[in-house]
Amino acid sequence: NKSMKFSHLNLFIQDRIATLKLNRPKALNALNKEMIMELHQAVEFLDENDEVRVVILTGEGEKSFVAGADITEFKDFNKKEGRALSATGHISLFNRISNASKPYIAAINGFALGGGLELAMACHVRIASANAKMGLPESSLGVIPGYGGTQRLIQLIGKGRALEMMFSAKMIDSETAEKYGLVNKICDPEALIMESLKMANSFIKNSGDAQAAIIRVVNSTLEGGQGFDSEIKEFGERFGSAEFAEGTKAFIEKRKPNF
Ligand code: DAK
Repeated sequence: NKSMKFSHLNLFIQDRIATLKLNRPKALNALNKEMIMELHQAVEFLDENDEVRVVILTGEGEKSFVAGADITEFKDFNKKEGRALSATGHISLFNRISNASKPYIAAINGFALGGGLELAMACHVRIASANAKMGLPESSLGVIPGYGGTQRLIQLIGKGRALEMMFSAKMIDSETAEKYGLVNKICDPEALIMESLKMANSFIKNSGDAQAAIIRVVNSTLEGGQGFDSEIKEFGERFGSAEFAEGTKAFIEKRKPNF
């Protein structure tokens, strides 16, 4: 067993599973700069630690995972600061988790709003307690999601539902989130950590090297906005291929293609 303490974060490692718990319950675990920095440090540490195979990310208490970015902190930003902070957040934390060398399970123990839902979506899979509420309310504050939320939400639940959530700024409950595919599973609040450990143990049975490679490959098309460019390039490539020539020839000759 090993545990490490940060000022707004607890890290506990047991049986190759690390549990990272956000601990600023008075502000419903709203993400401030210090927490983002501490999370970055913890993620770097966990990535290098070969003893750890899976990470569970959760919030202290039964009320909130993370109720968003700390509104008191970002309300006075100017355009330059906003852009710089978004880029730093993407690189130092959100993409860092999503490109980690081991699976991250978000155990959503209550509100996951704005930056909090973005944090949960940066993890590889999500389990929510039945009382959890999720949303991207940024447009109600006159901003947009700035930590990858616009991209990760459409990947997880599709464009139509994602746009409705972002336009309405409304929260959805955990049942709706499960129906949408935003969370993999829901459970009673008191079973959340146990269910997360169960899932973590089901991952540990399999190759960690293979899982690291799976993360790299899955992310290679999902991240960096390369999807459309890649589609155009790959579409073009088909035109020089023998199979494309055969497929179109067969259609014109009214026969089955011979691939
Ligand atoms: N920031 C700061 N404090 C927060 C907070 C937040 N996001 N959420 C809650 N708190 C604080 C409350 O102010 C309150 O503090 P005290 O008044 O006790 O000092 C305490 O937590 C308890 O909250 P409530 O009293 O409001 O609790 P309720 O049960 O009544 O309501 C609630 C729970 C979750 C519905 C409510 O607290 C709420 O609406 N919270 C705000 C949710 C929200 O809009 N979150 C922000 C989403 S926008 C950026 C990148 C990304 C973003 C921003 C910038 N850059 C790159 C610059 C992301 C933006 C967002 O996350």
